Amino acid sequence: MPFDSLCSRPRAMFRALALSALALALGLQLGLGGLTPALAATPKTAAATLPVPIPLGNLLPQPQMVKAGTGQAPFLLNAQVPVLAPEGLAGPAQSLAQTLGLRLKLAPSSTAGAARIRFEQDPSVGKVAGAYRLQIKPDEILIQAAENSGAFYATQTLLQLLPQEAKLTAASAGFELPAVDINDAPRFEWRGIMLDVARHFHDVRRVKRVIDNMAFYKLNRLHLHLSDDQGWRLAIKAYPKLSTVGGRGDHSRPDAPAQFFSAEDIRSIVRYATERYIEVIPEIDMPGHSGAAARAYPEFFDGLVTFNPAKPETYRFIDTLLGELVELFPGRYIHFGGDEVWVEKTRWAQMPEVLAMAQDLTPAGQAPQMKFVEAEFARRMVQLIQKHKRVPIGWDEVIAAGLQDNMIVQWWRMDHPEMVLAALKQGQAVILSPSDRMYLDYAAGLGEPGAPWEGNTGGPVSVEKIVAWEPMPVGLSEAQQEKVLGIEAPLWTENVRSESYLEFMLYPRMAAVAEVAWRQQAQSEPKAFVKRLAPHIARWKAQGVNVRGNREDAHQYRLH
Ligand code: TNX
Repeated sequence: MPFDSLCSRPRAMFRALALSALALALGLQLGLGGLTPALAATPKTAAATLPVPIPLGNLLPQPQMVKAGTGQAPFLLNAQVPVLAPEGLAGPAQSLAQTLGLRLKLAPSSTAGAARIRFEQDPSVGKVAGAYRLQIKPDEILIQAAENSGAFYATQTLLQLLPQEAKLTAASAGFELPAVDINDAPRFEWRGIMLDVARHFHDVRRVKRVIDNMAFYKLNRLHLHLSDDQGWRLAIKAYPKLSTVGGRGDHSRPDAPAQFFSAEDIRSIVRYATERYIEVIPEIDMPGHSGAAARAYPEFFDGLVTFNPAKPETYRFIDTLLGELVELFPGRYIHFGGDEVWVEKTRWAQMPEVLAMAQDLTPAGQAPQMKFVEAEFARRMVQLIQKHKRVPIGWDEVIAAGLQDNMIVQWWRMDHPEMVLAALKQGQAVILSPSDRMYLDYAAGLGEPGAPWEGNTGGPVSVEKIVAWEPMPVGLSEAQQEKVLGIEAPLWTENVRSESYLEFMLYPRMAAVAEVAWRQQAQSEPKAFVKRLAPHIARWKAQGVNVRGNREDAHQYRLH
């Protein structure tokens, strides 16, 4: 039973109202990191509904360099301020103008005039994708970046400094923004969140809310776990039963009506994510964890939940499926799973054709071993995905099974740290998702609800534990370090059914994940980080999000 079926009625709205005032006060007091409240954006006239801007000292992820313009007058942002941008940065400029309700002037012939927000394309701003410079001066907000994603991140920093929903109207007095010079760039190119929509389905609206939050914290990879034993969540034209039959049921209700994304849903998610510089990575988990597909098309399976790896039709089925997948997901990557095949729990050893395959693949003189079959299946997935011109990603078990191929390895088994080195030695790039630091299905605090899984031995995955992590494994050469693409935090949803519980598990830990992915090599002091989080939590609460503020918030999951 998911934990969220145990909770008392959501009280998010009530709490949001009661706490937003208090939270703002707290945010201003606790979260300043040494700066004075004057350095937060302040409304010209105090509104009745309290805004929750983030003070300069509390920006998350923390920018590389923040130089407050002490003594300089603030910038007054009101509805008269235009957004000026070159064509090359039209995307982020337009979305900022839209969010704030400002006029956009593309490719203006002159940049002179009254106060303005100005975008400038500048190849010298950082060598890394996502780098930007944001200067707030008395008469201008200047955003410089070499490319769109950097300009976009500058706008997200700016939005953090503003009250939420700071849509300006001609009538509103506007907001004062503190003078500052921010130079910033990410450490890792892969800053990811994984959402499991298979165990419990989470619809387009929920996924878009997650994307909004990812963008706000400069995360840029959304990995969707689209299939598992409990459900198949994607309509496939060539194999309609995958969604109509495989989409039925979920982890709590095996008889639930089919729930899945249509092609239009996926297009809408991908478009939404792309506008926010987030790449969506689809995962079809194979050959294990495939019970839902097995219910729909048993002819390609072992009678249980694992593909029949010895049948040529199996590969034709997957090839066709991949053909549709690449139509739906224009991104560079396809994740084929490969985790927890547990060959001894499959029927492979009882299937003569699989036994023969194992015999063929096992070095002469040894008894046939199924791990060679597992590796061969993974190798064929890599080949098929490459044929479809995508980069394959698999969980680290595929390396353990002996795969030697060109792919990205996602490491999760914290008790097998040697897998990272093994992958790098074979020349593969890696994404780090060790379960004791990155698994958001685990409890956030002692005694709180969370997945009781095997790997969860090191205590709760708290905000403190996440930010105390230096992800780069020790002892790597510089070339190997280059192949560590970044980090990704999975939210598995066996226990996560409702949106309020989804929010409770994601927030504020998502901000801690972003901090580790963005900050330069170092650990963050956990207590200081928790202080810096305070206004962010206040902001989430003011938005009615069921963020975990502290231990007390877990009480809603107690049985009454
Ligand atoms: C292991 S991590 C799994 C998932 C579970 C998760 C629960 C991974 C690749 N496989 O199927 O949901 O543990 O923590």
